[in-house]
Formats: sequence, C-alpha cells, structure tokens
Amino acid sequence: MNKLLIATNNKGKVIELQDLLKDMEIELVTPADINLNLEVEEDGADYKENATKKAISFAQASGLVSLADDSGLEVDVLDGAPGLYSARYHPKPGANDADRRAYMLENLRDKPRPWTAHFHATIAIAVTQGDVHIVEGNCYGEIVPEERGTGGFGYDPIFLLPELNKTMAELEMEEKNRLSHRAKAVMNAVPMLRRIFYS
Ligand code: ITT
Repeated sequence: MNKLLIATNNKGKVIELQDLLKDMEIELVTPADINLNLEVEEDGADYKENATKKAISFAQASGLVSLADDSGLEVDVLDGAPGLYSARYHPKPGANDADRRAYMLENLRDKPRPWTAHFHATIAIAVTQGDVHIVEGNCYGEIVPEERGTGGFGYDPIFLLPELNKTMAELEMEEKNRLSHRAKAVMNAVPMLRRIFYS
C-alpha cells in the first residue's frame, strides 16, 4: 500500500490527522514508526513557508510523501497574536500548553470581550522537493477566560465555538474533526492525495 508520513512531532496533531485520513486507502506512518527524529527550525515568514519547509525536510529524510501542518491561533484583540508563534507563545523556555493558555489569558485580562479569534491550519504535502501541494483551513470562535474540557491539545480548553457553546476541548475528537481548521484543510487535501496516490 502507498505510504504517507505524518510529518509532525506534535502528538495531538498526529492523533487528529490519523483519524482525519483513516478512510483513505493510504498507509499512515509517523516519524516514531520509522525512528525518524527530526526537528525543523520554523523560520518562515508565514504558515505556508513553515509547512512547506517541514514537509520537504521530512520527505527528504524519509523518502516518503510527507504531510506537514503549520497552524496557529489568531486573537483579534491581540492583533492576530500569537499566530505563527502559537507553539512558542511564552517568554519562559520549556513552557507547556497550560503555561501558554495561562499567558494568553493574562494578556487578555484587561481587553474588552468578546475575544474573537480563529485557528488557522496550512497543510503542505511534499511528494518531492519540487512538487509541494498547499491547502488551508480556518475555524472561528472566541477565547473564554476559564478553561473548559479535557480533550484536544494546545489552546483547545479556552477556544469556544459559540454556536455549540462548547470549547474545542469539550468536543469528542470526531466532532472536532468535523469542524476544526485542520479538518477543513484535510478536506481540501483529499483530492490532491487521491491524485498523488491513485493516478
Ligand atoms: P510540528 O511543527 O512538529 O507539527 P508544533 O506544535 O510546533 O508541531 P506548529 O508550529 O504548527 O506545530 O504550532 C502550532 C501551535 O498552535 C500548536 O503547538 C498549538 O499551540 C496551536 N494549535 C494548532 N492547532 C491547534 C488545535 O487544533 N488546538 C489547539 N491548539 C492548536
């Protein structure tokens, strides 16, 4: 069967991407499955540059078609921060997801609500260095001042979907995988994956 490398070191993304791609007849491989330990420096000017760099680096290191995701949370009242820097949004080195959520709430405390925001995901699929496909997805909501729910990862416990009155962390993965930024990007990637693997 054809193999696709899920080119990320983020366990939350791996779990979601495995579920999102499970119905395609493609064997999904993680970096751990092939003992690939690769950290790519994310020094691009935008999501597309970072996703492309990650996908190409993993494809070159593995020899496999590689799918990378560069994503972030953009909060309107913070002028779009942390955005591209969502994974590094904390002054302290070694900070974790909970530290980053607390830091965001601290920075929002004096700002007027609602704290509208959206998640963005850019997915890059590298077949070879010169053959890279890009797709995107967004998910709109707002930041809430108290954590709710235990599912998902990252900023999910403070990201509310107003129409459901639930945070991303209160959703079953199946539900998050119907409406998240990543789900929308993967939906756009499916026709490309079909072309890459089946034509
Ligand atoms: P890889 O580069 O190895 O894929 P990463 O975590 O460094 O892992 P990014 O640079 O794309 O990935 O950072 C995205 C960050 O944005 C992620 O670490 C979370 O803090 C946040 N994020 C992205 N998608 C999210 C989601 O679905 N739920 C909650 N937070 C999310």
